[in-house]
Amino acid sequence: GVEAGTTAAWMARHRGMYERATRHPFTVSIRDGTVDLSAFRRWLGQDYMFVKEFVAFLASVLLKCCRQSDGSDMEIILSGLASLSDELSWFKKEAEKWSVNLAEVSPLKSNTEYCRFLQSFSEPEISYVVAITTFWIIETVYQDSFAFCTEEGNKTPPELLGTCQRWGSPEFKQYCQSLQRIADRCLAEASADAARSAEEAFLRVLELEIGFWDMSSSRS
Ligand code: HMH
Repeated sequence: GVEAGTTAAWMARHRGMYERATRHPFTVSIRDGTVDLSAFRRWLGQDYMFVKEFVAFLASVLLKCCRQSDGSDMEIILSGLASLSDELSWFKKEAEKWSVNLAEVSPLKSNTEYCRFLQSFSEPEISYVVAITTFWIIETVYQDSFAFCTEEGNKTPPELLGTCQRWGSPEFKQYCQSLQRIADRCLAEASADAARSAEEAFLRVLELEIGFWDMSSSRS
């Protein structure tokens, strides 16, 4: 149908938080062309570490999907997991371009905190609906943040456009919308308790994403 789902209602209800995550000074500075390149390099190294943890997270989402009644969402989750292989190669190539030595990167506090959150999903007690909703919002924050850097009027430095297009492309947006439809379908069938847990996870992701951008852009 065309009715707005639960996730759209959350985005409206928590619009302030959502905008702090998706219009953060760091990504806005990319769009403005004023980005500090040492901050970009810091983000690159930290996000590489994050994505490696994200692989394990996605594996746990996939497992919950398969263990669930019909496992009908398996293909979209599996395609997301498979595309992370290419993403890790992209990070390595990009790190070389920016002379970031990935072997020497150690996780900063906000990254460690975020990775610990991701790791908690390996617990079987965490339900599929909470996991799929978390997966959707994690991807959506990047999609929305980087699409803004490629939209009309951007002054994004040409050497950063590839990064922005990785998450800002129409294809990635469609992928996020597929995840959103899955999350909304699961939420429509979920208990009030499960839906409340999913909303808490949604807010926690926004908080962690803001912390991740703060960490990337801070000069310390
Ligand atoms: C911190 N959030 C963070 N890194 C990412 N690569 C994504 C979301 C999207 O996959």
